[in-house]
Amino acid sequence: MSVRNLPVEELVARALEGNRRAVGRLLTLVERGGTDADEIADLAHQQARGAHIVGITGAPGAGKSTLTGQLTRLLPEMGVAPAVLAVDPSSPLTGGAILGDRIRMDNIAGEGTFIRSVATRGHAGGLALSVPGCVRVFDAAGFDPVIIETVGVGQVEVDVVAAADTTVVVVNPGWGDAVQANKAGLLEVADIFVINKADRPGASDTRRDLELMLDLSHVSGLEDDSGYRPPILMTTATDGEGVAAVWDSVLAHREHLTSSGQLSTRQAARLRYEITNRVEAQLHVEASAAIDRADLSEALSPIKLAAQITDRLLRD
Ligand SMILES: Nc1nc2c(ncn2[C@@H]2O[C@H](COP(=O)(O)OP(=O)(O)OP(=O)(O)O)[C@@H](O)[C@H]2O)c(=O)[nH]1
Ligand SMILES: [Mg+2]
Repeated sequence: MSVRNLPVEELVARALEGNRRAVGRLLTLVERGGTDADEIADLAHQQARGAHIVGITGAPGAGKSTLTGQLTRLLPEMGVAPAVLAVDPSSPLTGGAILGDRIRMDNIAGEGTFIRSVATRGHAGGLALSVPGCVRVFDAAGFDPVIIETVGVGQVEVDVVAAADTTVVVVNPGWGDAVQANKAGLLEVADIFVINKADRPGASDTRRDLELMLDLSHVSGLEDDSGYRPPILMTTATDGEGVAAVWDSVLAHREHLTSSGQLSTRQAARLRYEITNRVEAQLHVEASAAIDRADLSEALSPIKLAAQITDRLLRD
């Protein structure tokens, strides 16, 4: 039977029972946004099971999807059922080139996993709202871990993975790749580094660069108070080499979060991020409507007029 016309409560009920079509439909509605999306996110929140959220990020073409695809093969063999949310970098600048070389993860995913791409379509706000909503749906439906893949360019993309419980940063061998990652703000969000394409020359140079930068961050006091130092792993994702060790490191990081009490700190930060994005999105809508209603030809300066509109908006 089609799930298309089912009310959201019924869809959520079915998703909780493991109905994949219901999960797919819920994700579509969440991605679309609006009141259905909010209601779904809210219902899913009430059924939260606390899946571990893993963010995977890195430069375009670093091998994030290949690595993620390997994880979705490996994990079901261990009795783990992952879901993947691949955030599509549809920037008109880079989209074409990236998509041209893009691995279709659906082709390599193992059974029992759920893989979904979400398009950003240039709506930064939409991404910041839809990703947490989709993660909630996966979590309520019993998938654990929930893996989010985003390309590590753009503040929203980086913020989205930084809000994960464990953030994996993928870099490649070659001179300066670690430096690029540093520039993109990826070093400070990394809980685990993966040097993928270790079959290519320069992997040990990249490792040395990363170690050096981690040493420096220690000197400057950026290192985690609890003394956690992100491990640096090597993988050749195309043949699965080193991928099991990545998962071991995720588990070790989770253990660290739990024993140090940082898991709840991260969860609180993630909620704050979600709430902030929701409030901002709501205010943005209200503000646009208020500006549309205002008489912009009033003989006030733009500064005074803006202040007046804001005052009225906050009073109502
Ligand atoms: N030699 C080599 N090539 C790899 C490895 N991992 C991935 N690739 C290749 O690198 C290219 C990009 O891989 P993807 O997994 O699509 O990279 P991505 O980071 O997901 O790319 P975007 O999502 O587009 O940013 C593909 O042609 C892969 O086959 C590796 O370990 N070694
Ligand atoms: Mg990819």
